[in-house]
Amino acid sequence: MKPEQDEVTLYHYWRSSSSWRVRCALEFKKIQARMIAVDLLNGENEAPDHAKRHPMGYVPVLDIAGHRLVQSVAILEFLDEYIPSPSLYPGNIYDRAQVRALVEIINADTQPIQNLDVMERHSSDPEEKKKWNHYFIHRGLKAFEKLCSTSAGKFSVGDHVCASDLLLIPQCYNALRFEVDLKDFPHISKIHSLCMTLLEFKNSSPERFQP
Ligand SMILES: N[C@@H](CCC(=O)N[C@@H](CS)C(=O)NCC(=O)O)C(=O)O
Repeated sequence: MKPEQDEVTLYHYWRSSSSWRVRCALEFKKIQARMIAVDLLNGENEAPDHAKRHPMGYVPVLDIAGHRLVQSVAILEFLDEYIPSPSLYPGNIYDRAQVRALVEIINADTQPIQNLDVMERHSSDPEEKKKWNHYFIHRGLKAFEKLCSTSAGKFSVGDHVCASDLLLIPQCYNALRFEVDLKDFPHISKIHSLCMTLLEFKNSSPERFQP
């Protein structure tokens, strides 16, 4: 059963790729949520209110039906079980393993290296930060491209949108910000172009939430 609108609140930041993953899943599951912006650039995420919501002071945080959920991939899996159709994970167990492997290339091995706190510890020089992001995003997408070449149809695993696409597209947005050329990755380029024609990706995109 779908929750009432006032039971769902997403704490997010417009440019946060992890937030976009969840905004997009809410679109696919047709769940309307109250959106509350947490400004990462002015440190709102470190304020006591938000520290109570998330043990690491990160976004996204989803409040749903009286429960508080953190970690975007755990939230995606929850939403997929909560509202099974359309499914974001394929029925076949090998395909599901492939979706999860692609998810982890972004979730574990690429996105965390771009976090603001990581960046600050690496360097305060904007040019150096840009080089760092470019290098690690390129490296992550190269691995995604290689792995998804064994499973891609119209999307990264077969012909239906799945969780790995919800991780990929926000990462592509960051790639473009840091001048990584998606043409280096033919499967990713095709998937990116197709996803960006879909309402669920458009309605949840950063531009829609930019203050
Ligand atoms: N693994 C977490 C990552 C969350 C995360 O890294 N969020 C970033 C924005 S994309 C954040 O809140 N960063 C704050 C900071 O770097 O201080 C998830 O998937 O939810």
